[in-house]
Amino acid sequence: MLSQNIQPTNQENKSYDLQEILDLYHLPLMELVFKAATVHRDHHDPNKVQISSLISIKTGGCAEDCGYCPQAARYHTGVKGNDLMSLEEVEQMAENAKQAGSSRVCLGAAWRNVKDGPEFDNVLEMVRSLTKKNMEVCCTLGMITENQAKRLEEAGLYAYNHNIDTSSDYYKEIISTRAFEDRIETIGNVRKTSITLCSGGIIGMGETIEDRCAMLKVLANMTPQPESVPINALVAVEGTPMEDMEPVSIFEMIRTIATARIILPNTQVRLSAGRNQMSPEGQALCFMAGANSIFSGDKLLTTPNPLASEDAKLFRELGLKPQAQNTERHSR
Ligand code: SAM
Ligand code: DTB
Ligand code: SF4
Repeated sequence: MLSQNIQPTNQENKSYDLQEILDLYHLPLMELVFKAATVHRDHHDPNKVQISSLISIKTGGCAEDCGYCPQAARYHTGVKGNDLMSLEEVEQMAENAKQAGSSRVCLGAAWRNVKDGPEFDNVLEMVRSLTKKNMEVCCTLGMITENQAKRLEEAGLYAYNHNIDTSSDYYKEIISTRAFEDRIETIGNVRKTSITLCSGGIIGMGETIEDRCAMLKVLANMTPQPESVPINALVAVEGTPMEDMEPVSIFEMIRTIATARIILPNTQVRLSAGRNQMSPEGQALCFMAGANSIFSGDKLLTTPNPLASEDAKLFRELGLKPQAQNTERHSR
C-alpha cells in the first residue's frame, strides 16, 4: 500500500496541516476515492443526495470585482441587472422548486454587503415566508454584520452561504475590492447565531493544487466545521477576466471532492457549479467520492445548469434518492 501512513480521520476537531491534505489529494485516484467513499458511508447514506435550488433574488450590477463573476458591474457579460424580486415571485419559484424535489432554496443577491433598510426587510420577509412553508432556507447576500446575522436567525434562516473561494494567498489575485479576512469575519458573525454555515470555493481559476488544499485546510480547521461545503468548478463567462480559463479536469474535481469528504466527514459536500460541463459518469464518480448535494434547476444564478429532466434521469440510473429537508434548528 502506498499510503499506509495516511489515516483518513473521522474525528472532528482534528487540526490538519497542509501536507496531510496534499498527501490525500495526491493519492492514486482509486485509493483516494475508496477512502472517501468509506468515510462517506460511515457518516451518510450514500444513496441520498440533497437537492438545493438557487433563486437569484437580486441579479447583476454588483460593485465588487470578483474575477470569476458574471454579476460584477464592471465586466461586460450581458447579465441584465434586476431590482430585488417581489415576495410573491420568490414564493412561486420556491414552491416550484419544492414540487420538483428540492429540500433547500438558496436566495442569492449580487450585493457586496447587506445594507439595513427596506430591501433587507423584504429579504427577511422572504425568509419568514419560505421557512413557514417548511423549506430549508439559505441566503447568500454578501458580507453581513453580527446584528444582521441575528435578524436573519430570528426570521428562521437555516443556512448562510459565504464562500472563501480559494486560498488566502490566491484570493488577492482574483478579488481586490475585499480581503479574505472580510470573508472570515462574516463567517464569524454567522457562527454567533444558530444559523448553519455553508462555505466552500471554486476550482479551475488558475490556482495551484497547494491553493486548493490550503482552502480545504481553512474549512476543515474551522470549529465547528461548516455544515455544507460547495465545490464549484469555474463557469468561465465571456466578459469576465477568467473567460479564457480551460475547464478544470473532471479528475481534479473528483480529487477535490474526495479530499473534502475525508477531512470534512459530517459535512454536506455539494457538487455545485460546472455540472453542465460534466458527463453523467463524471458526476457519478463525484457522488462515489462523497458529494451528497447538488443544485438543481435549469439555471444556477445566471448561468445554465443541467435540465431537471436530465438530473431525474441521472438519479434514476444511479439509484439516488433526494434527501428530505431538515427543519430541525441547529442548536449550540
Ligand atoms: N454576492 C454574494 C457573495 O459574493 O458572497 C453572494 C452571491 S455570489 C454569486 C456566490 C458565490 O458564487 C461566489 O462566492 C462564488 O463562489 C460563486 N460563483 C460566482 N460566479 C461563479 C462562476 N462563474 N463559477 C463558479 N462559481 C461562481
Ligand atoms: C455556490 O457555492 N455556488 C452557487 C451558490 N453557492 C450561490 C452559485 C454558483 C454561481 C455560478 C455562476 C452563475 O450562475 O452566475
Ligand atoms: Fe458581487 Fe458576489 Fe459576484 Fe463578487 S461573487 S461580484 S460579491 S455577486
